[in-house]
Order: sequence, then C-alpha cells, then structure tokens
Amino acid sequence: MASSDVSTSAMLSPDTLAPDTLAAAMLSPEQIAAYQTDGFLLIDNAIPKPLLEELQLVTRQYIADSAHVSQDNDLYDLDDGHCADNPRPNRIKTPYTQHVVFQTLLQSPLVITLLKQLLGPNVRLHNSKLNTKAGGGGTAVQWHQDWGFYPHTNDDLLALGFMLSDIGPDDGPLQVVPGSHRGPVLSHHNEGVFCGAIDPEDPEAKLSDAVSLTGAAGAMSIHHVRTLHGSAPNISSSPRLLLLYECGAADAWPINGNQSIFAGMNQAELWARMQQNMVCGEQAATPRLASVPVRMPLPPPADTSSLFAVQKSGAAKSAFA
Ligand SMILES: O=C(O)CCC(=O)C(=O)O
Repeated sequence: MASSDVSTSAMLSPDTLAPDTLAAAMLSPEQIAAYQTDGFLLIDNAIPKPLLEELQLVTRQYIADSAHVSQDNDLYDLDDGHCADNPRPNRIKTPYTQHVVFQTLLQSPLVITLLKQLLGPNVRLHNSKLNTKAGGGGTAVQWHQDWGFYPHTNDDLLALGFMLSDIGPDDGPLQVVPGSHRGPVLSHHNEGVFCGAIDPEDPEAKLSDAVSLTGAAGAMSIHHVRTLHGSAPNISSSPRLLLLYECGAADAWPINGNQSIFAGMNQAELWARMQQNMVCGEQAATPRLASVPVRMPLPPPADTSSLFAVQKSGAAKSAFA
C-alpha cells in the first residue's frame, strides 16, 4: 500500500500532537525507578485518539491487503493457515519504512520525550515491527531476550510496544519476567545452534514470575533489551495488534555483524543508515563500550528471515500449548 492511499496522516504532524501527548510522556521518578528495577513499564492512554484511529485504519488495510500474498516477503510474515479468504499475517515488517503514520508516532513529542528520559539525548531506531497475531490461535512468540538477537556495545536499548487493539489475557499479550534484564543473558541455543528462544526449563528463567502486559488500545509498554519476554497464541477471535519500535542510545553499536539489520551494507551505506535512523540527537563515531554479557546469535539456524523463522527453523522449545 502506498502511503498516499491513507487518509489523514498529513493532518497529524508531530507538532499538532504535542498538547495531547506531553503529559503522558513525562515519566515520574517512580516510573523511571520502576523501569530500572523491573525492566518494563506499562502506560495507559499513550496514543492520542485521532492518531490511534489512523494507525488502526492503516493496519487493518495492511492485514486485508495480505490476502494477495501467499508467502513471506519483505512486507509480511504469514501465519499457518493464511490464505486469500482468511488473511492471517503474523507481522507487518518495518512499518516505519512502509507508511508515514508510523513515522508520525515515533517522531511525536510523546515518543521523543520518553526516549530521551530513558536513553539520553541521542537515540537511534534499531528496527520496527507490527505484530498482528491473528485471532483463533495466532502464533506464540517463544521466550527470549532481544539482546540474544542483537547484542550491542552497551545495553541502553529498549522496545516501545504500542497496543493498537485492546489486549486482554486471551489475546496473547506480551509477558515479561520482572528484573530479568539485570540477570544473565540466557542461552538461546538448541543443540549448538541459535534458535532465538531460551529453554523454558532453564532454572535461571524464572518464568513463573512473569506478568502479562494487558491494556486498552492506545496503551503502551516499554521493555529493556535484556528483559525476558514472550507471548502465547491468540485464542480470542480478533487480531492482537502490537506495534514495536526497538530503539537504543546512539552510542550503542551493533556487534553481530552480518546478522544485524545492517547486514550486507558497505561502510558508507552503514553510516547513512545510522544517520537516517536517528530519532533525536546525533550519531557519533564513538561507540560506548560497557561491561555487558554477550552470547552471539551464532551459528545461525537455517532460516534467519524473521524471529518466527529463527524460532521455527532453529527448533526452539515451546513454552506455550
Ligand atoms: O508480539 C509479541 O508478542 C512479542 C514480540 C517480540 O518479542 C518480538 O517481536 O521480538
């Protein structure tokens, strides 16, 4: 879908959103402390209604348009059972580069204010994704730490998760293990191959402590890059829509070479992409090296085209029925 296909984005410039969103964006000292302790936050009513409605409209259109696609491609990851009569995308890939409305949200004062409070003045977008877990059993995401996929020179990275649908217990909400971002980086390997998921039996995983991040459409979650998380199948009748932006301090540089989102780029292209992905502030050529535990996502499984492909082709152990 071309960005011109959809309605009102031009009216929703980041500036016009300021009055509605800044109040939600200023985190209290208690919220910042909770994020540091627990590795996640939940904020209700984060997206102003006109923008939420447009995000929902655009998302519904992408889901409907997936009916014309029969296999995974640069735009869609498809669920088992997907067909023209019953479109079931798991994910719309890199929504930030697909439609202006997803740029409007990330560049809004809400998001920039939040990001600066948690990551400092210079913030770069790592990746974006819109997980559209279909109703009637849409795919589980097995337990993992995002850090297992994309280690950096320091761990000042997080994922913003915007709920574009109401998300209750039956919808396969994101679940997180409080405090796990301060613990070890768990093995995401099965029989020596990266599988993008931990072993649910790993005694260090403490999955019984997990909490579900539910909320009404317009709410948002934030989770640290090392926070252990996953989600069960969606057993409700409608899609669960979670829009994720993974962002980091600009001095956190990816260290997984060809497995990173900069795969295959030459030095000039890499630098240009880093500049393009800046959300606020400046990209410097001076990575900050922190003492952080790292396990490389290597050797790779047969299919590394998406998280779903990694977990499937790497034969990740399922924690969900
Ligand atoms: O959509 C979800 O429930 C989890 C998504 C996630 O962890 C991911 O895409 O990395």
